[in-house]
Amino acid sequence: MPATNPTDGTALVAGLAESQLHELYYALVRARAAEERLEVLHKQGHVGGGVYRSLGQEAGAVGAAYALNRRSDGSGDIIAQTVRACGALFLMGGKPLDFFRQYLARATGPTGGKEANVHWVDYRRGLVGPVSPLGTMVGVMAGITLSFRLKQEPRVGLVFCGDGATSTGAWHEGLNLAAVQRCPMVLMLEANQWAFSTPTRKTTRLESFTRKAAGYGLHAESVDGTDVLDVYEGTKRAVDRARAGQGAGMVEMRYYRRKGHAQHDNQEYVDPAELKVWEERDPITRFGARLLSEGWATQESLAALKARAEDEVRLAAEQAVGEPAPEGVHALDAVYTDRGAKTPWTRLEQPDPTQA
Ligand SMILES: Cc1ncc(C[n+]2csc(CCOP(=O)(O)OP(=O)(O)O)c2C)c(N)n1
Ligand SMILES: [Mg+2]
Repeated sequence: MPATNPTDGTALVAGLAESQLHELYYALVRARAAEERLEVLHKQGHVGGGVYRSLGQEAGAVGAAYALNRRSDGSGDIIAQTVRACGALFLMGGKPLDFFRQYLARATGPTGGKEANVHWVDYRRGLVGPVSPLGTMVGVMAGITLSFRLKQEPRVGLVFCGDGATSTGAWHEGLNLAAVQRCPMVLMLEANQWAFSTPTRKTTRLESFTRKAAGYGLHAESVDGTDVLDVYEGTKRAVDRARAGQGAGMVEMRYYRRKGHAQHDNQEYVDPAELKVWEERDPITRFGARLLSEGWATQESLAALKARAEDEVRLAAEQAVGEPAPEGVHALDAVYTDRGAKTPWTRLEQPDPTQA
């Protein structure tokens, strides 16, 4: 699409106006800033669990979520995020403050300090959340989106999952169900070339995961996961198809996990030359350079967006650090659906600490 006047809100590229391109840049920088701050908090001893980075994958999460109808009243599209999709989580309306509260296991967080990182749910904002067993969310999302189709709700669900997850039985069962039932579901495949320390070449003989999708008769395409506009456009095509009743799809986002599996993993098994190649394709640097070269942004406007994103993240992190850890007495709150039910301590005929 040819460039048009940047000031009047008309589309410049991929159907997006200048303000939207800036929004994408902001979202990319915010995701990276949040994870960088998290790494610092981890080193300072504030984070009890693991810290999982999406360095080099930010354009995937951001470009994908940007293609959705995002609402905060429970009527919009939905995602099942992974730990490497915080950029999508924030775009859907998940707050950086809640993200830090989760990682820091604060009483004030979405799970009250019971679960770590991105394991949280906010149905009104379309966040279905992940579960840890790899591949399992594909079937769950197939089920949810099947309900959209049956109720004739024009809603679409994105389920993110890693390339390693494609080797689980649950992944195949879920995908086949989505294909056969023509669910309005799009699988966002995070093809980052690693599963822990296992390279992709040891988990599949295929050169593209789109061929796994083709095996179930699904529409699938590959996008450059380091190019936020390519991800956005590919996702939009799949989402539009799904919404129009043409069935489930897959978008394979090709990029590279530039950090270890989590903070504890120093990547000693990774060839530094390979890392260097992918550093040169950094999604934020690339998109920033494109915005400048096309005249869609200036050095000053990019610097201002970056400063604003970093401020948002810094304030959220500072607030979360200052908030309290949960009291032990609340350990079983919301574990059972009936909050008025007797606690297991009672069942075991031991003293109920909440009644002490
Ligand atoms: C069914 C199952 N098997 C093993 C694990 C342990 N596990 C957690 S993350 C992970 C690697 C995931 O790799 P991938 O799906 O490629 O995602 P990435 O970490 O690269 O984003 C494994 C094996 C698990 N959570 N679930
Ligand atoms: Mg992987």
